[in-house]
Amino acid sequence: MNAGRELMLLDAPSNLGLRPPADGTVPGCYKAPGALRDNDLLRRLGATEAGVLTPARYHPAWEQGHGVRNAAGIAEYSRRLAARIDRIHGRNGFPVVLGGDCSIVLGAALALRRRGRYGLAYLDGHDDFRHPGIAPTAGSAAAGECLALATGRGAAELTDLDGLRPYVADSDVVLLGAREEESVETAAAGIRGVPSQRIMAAGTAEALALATETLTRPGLDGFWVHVDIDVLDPAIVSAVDSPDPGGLDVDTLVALLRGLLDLPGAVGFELTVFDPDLDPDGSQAAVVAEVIERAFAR
Ligand SMILES: [Mn+2]
Repeated sequence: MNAGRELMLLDAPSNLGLRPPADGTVPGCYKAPGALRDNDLLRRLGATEAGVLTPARYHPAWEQGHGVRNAAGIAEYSRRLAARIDRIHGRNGFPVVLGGDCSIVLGAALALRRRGRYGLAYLDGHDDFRHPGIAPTAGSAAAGECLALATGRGAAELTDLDGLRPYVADSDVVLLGAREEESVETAAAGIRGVPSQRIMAAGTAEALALATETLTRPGLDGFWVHVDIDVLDPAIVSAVDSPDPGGLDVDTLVALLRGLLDLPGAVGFELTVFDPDLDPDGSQAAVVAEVIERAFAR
């Protein structure tokens, strides 16, 4: 992250990429920016206010074979989010984007693809790589598909916005903290990463070395940092759509993020999937706010 770059806090409360958590309900991750701001995140980051990008209505209905759930809303949101991120970059700011679900990465990836060739540090408990080539239920929830979508796999209405497929090349992605069993298909596709179990057993050095090699090599104009908070172990944060054991602890995630944000070329950060509906006493929101504050504190 370029020293002196102004952090700009932007809320992206889109839940359009998840399936309904129960009949008659909508995914609660749209409340995450509010819960984090209630922990005084704007002030703790020393960030400038960049506002809120409000999504379209959530439509729960989906049928296999009928495209991606909420595809039109996600496509429209991605274009508007790309424009907002681009405006922050135009002011030489560093966007800190509070999701929302993982599908917001499409807006960031589109913004960067319009500018040049950018990489993606994808920190997530899952590889979010479901796509029609390998999964018959692809389309049910774009949040579980968005690394596939960002790298050009899946429905053209999301993979080919502005005719720019793919937004990110496979070679320019590093997947960090996905559970071992969750990174088989990305590895088979040639997307490199280090799984959570190996990071917890051996430390962050291998992950940061791979990130440095992948994201700072000549030819890349920079990279984006995506964090699905389910990269943490559910013993620490369980208020997520798909908690899976074997995740990172807080100090390890903070060390990874600090290492990534110190690399030359980091141009933005997003936090996704935290669901305040599953955190009634607010204790987990406090942990997430602490992670973000420590990641950026210098
Ligand atoms: Mn995810």
